[in-house]
Amino acid sequence: MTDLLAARHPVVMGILNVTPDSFSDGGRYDDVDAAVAHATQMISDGAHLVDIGGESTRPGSDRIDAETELARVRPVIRELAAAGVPMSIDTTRATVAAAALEAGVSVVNDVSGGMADPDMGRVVADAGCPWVLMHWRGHSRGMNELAVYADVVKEVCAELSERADAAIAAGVAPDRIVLDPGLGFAKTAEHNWRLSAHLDAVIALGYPVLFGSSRKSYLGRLLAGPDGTPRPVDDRATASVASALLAVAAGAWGVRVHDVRETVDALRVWQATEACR
Ligand code: PMM
Repeated sequence: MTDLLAARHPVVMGILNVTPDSFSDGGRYDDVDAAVAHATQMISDGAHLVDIGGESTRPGSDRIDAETELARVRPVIRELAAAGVPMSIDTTRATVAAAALEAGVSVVNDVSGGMADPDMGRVVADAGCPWVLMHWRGHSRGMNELAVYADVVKEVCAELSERADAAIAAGVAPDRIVLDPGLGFAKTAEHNWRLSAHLDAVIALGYPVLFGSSRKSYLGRLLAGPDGTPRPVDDRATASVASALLAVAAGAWGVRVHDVRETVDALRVWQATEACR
């Protein structure tokens, strides 16, 4: 990941939720063999790393305890580490992050941007690993009520900047920090679109930016049928790829995606075009 942070190419993070209830792939990879096979497939499809999560962050979901979270992810991490697969751990808990780092992940992806657990900064600083700080205002159960902004772009940038400063104050090197606007987390569809349109403001904060719109519900709503029914999660790949491509073209460092092969194809078209500028 040291190389990935300096990468000139867009970084593709493949999503692996080892949960029974995540909104898109929940229940599909809660068996170790299925999870390992899917991660391996994502790497051969061109993902640079696999993001492993053991706790669903879907709006309204209840928390699970740290032991359950770790019991879901650790066997998968161990097997993938043995196979040399680069991984991040998607967790807000310092104990889970520490155990995952010990088991072989090399990046911490914290959707709370360090806010959920005061010990996370120390764990990341001690490990010297990259830390993805996502914009967040509260746990999933109550986050929809927190989607109140006068100017979403300005406020998300200011809050992300505070999170980066707090990480540095905790001893994390500035060049280990990645920021993420956190689409869908305490955000309405309108907020997600505004952040997508003004991603340059997040990028201007001076850190690599990760963008995660893959299969999210605002895309399903955009593609709703005539009766207003949102497009099902499994049929949002094209919209997700378009969104990822726009983010990369705007200067995002990386994208967090379910549909790795399709995204990598689109990014290769973009790269081939860019190479001729
Ligand atoms: N979204 C989800 C989970 N983890 N991490 C980052 N850095 N950025 C995101 O946008 C993000 C995340 C929720 O989506 P999922 O259920 O498909 O994992």
